[in-house]
Amino acid sequence: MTPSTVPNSVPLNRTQFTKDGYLVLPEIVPPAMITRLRAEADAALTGMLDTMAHERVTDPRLTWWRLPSGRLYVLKIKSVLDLAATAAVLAAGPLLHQVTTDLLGSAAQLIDSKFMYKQTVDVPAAWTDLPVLGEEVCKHTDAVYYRAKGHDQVVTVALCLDDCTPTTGALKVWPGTHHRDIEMIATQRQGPVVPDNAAPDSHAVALLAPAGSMLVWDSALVHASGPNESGRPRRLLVLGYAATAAAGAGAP
Ligand SMILES: O=C(O)CCC(=O)C(=O)O
Repeated sequence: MTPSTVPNSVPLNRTQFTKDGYLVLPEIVPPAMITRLRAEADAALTGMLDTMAHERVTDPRLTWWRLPSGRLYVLKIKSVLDLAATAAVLAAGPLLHQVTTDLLGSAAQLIDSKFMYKQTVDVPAAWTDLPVLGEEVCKHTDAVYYRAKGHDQVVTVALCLDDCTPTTGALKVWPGTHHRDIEMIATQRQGPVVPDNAAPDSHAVALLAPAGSMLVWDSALVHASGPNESGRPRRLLVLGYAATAAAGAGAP
């Protein structure tokens, strides 16, 4: 049953998370809050695009490009909690603290926030020279990125603001890959990607979930997403939580 308020805690299958590297928590966040979060995500994007059109400078928080069709495509805004009050409250609240602390095994610290959009936009942008890329988010892990920032263990939580279906570019994961050393190949435009032989397409699991659900994964898990063919945004609020060092760790 869909909740009317955000619960303070949810049961977690830690054995499955340890084995597979991910969990899907269906319909945890009530529709009224999802409506507010969608409005915040849209306002953040519209405000940023308006300012950019006026100043003719791309905001470094925005990742966008042109599709081969010539249309402008927005992947994400990172960081977002100063732009989205409801998201900030949820990110710092008891539910996310319980989920991430239980899965990390030590007190969790919020280190990352972004809105993923996977949507086209129609704004004047002749002032900027954008690369032309496809919609796909290539196979990757985020562990190397977080390790470089000093975080060895990170759990990512993605709250679905829209239904994640096969045609909206649902997240795909490769179960168990967080246990392996995964080869990453540098690319010019899309960061380091995981080659197909390390994560074959036939091993992928699509995380299909209605709006209000949470997808939780170990940042070392290989993941990706395909094109959003729905003609509508496929918005996620994505939050990264790192394990805090055990008391006394790192002391001289
Ligand atoms: O939003 C997506 O489809 C991909 C998200 C992702 O790869 C990430 O947050 O690392």
